Amino acid sequence: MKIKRFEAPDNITAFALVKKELGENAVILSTKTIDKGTPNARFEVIAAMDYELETVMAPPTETARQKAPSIYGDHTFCGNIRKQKAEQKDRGEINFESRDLKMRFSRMLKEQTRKEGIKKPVEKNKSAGETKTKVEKWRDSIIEQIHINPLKIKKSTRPVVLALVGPTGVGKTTSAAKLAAWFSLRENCKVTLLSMDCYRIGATDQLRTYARIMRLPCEIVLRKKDLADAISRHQDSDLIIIDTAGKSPYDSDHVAELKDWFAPFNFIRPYLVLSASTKKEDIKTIINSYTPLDIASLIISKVDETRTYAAMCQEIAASSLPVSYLACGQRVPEDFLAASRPYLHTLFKKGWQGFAAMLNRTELKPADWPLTA
Ligand SMILES: Nc1nc2c(ncn2[C@@H]2O[C@H](COP(=O)(O)OP(=O)(O)O)[C@@H](O)[C@H]2O)c(=O)[nH]1
Ligand SMILES: [Mg+2]
Repeated sequence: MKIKRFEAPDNITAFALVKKELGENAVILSTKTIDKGTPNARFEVIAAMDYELETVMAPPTETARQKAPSIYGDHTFCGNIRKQKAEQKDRGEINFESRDLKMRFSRMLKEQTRKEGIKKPVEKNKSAGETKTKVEKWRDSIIEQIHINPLKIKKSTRPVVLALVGPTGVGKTTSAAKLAAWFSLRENCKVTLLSMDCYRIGATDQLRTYARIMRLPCEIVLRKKDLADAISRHQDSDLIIIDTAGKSPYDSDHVAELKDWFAPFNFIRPYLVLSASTKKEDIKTIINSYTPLDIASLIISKVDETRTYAAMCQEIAASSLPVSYLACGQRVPEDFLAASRPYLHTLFKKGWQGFAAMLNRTELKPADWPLTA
């Protein structure tokens, strides 16, 4: 079989050239864009007919001519045929044995080159639009299934007691500090911090430092009895936040131990901190492994550390657990948001860039956050 190679600034022109040169029965073997994204970008079509290989190029654009004078000489409309043929063969670019491929491209050629065929891209767009609508509907239904439940504190006689639980390094301590700032500085609540994280050297220092900056009470809880004492000592608080040690979600002893610690206090609300960058399967595992604690709500941390949110949204929706907060950076207290459906929807639909743009439009950061000192 003999083949011909066509180059043009765009696909419509390239297919028109094919049709003009070879007629409607030509078989398109391959198409590709050469130098994509550059001013020299060209559309290449290789079509099969009973001809010797030669390159047929449409007149170049002005920019392409300036950029590549050696390619676009005055008499190079047909190029150096033999050289290109040899090069293409060397690169193994021409593979035209597949009958199926030939038939498919032949059909494509006919569609592309008939005059009214210009409608084709419109039809293509229309079906892309339909698919998009379906995808959008699917996204909407996922987001609709997610319960949103930021914490509301009614200053009453008894404090609300939260315990932040979750795997190591997901941002429990950072989120505890952000939550403490949120309620003490924004909502004017009386907040106490308790740390149960005695596994890591310096873990309690981290929370203590935040507490010191915010001038909040902070106690270290080493034994079950300490927890009971600390809670009863701070009954005048509106909110007590317990920071816990993280362990692997596969460590069932850890969850059992936490359950045992919290058992006497049915008012403790365990908030599971989940990193948004966790893999889909791991999100499932983590949620399942913390289920014995009767998780009250989720804090999604590290929203800034990923650019894909579909798995997270799907798994959260499937879990039926409400989402209370989104943490989207390391800065305490700024990078913390009360969860909302529009936030999740934007993350899911428009990704991080859309979300960041949304945040820039929203007045989320009070100018007087005092923790940066
Ligand atoms: N990028 C980013 N980093 C975070 C976020 N939350 C916490 N971190 C960082 O993650 C690391 C572990 O956080 P930490 O609160 O100690 O995790 P813990 O082990 O669960 O208590 C620290 O370097 C934090 O600054 C977040 O929302 N985004
Ligand atoms: Mg910690």
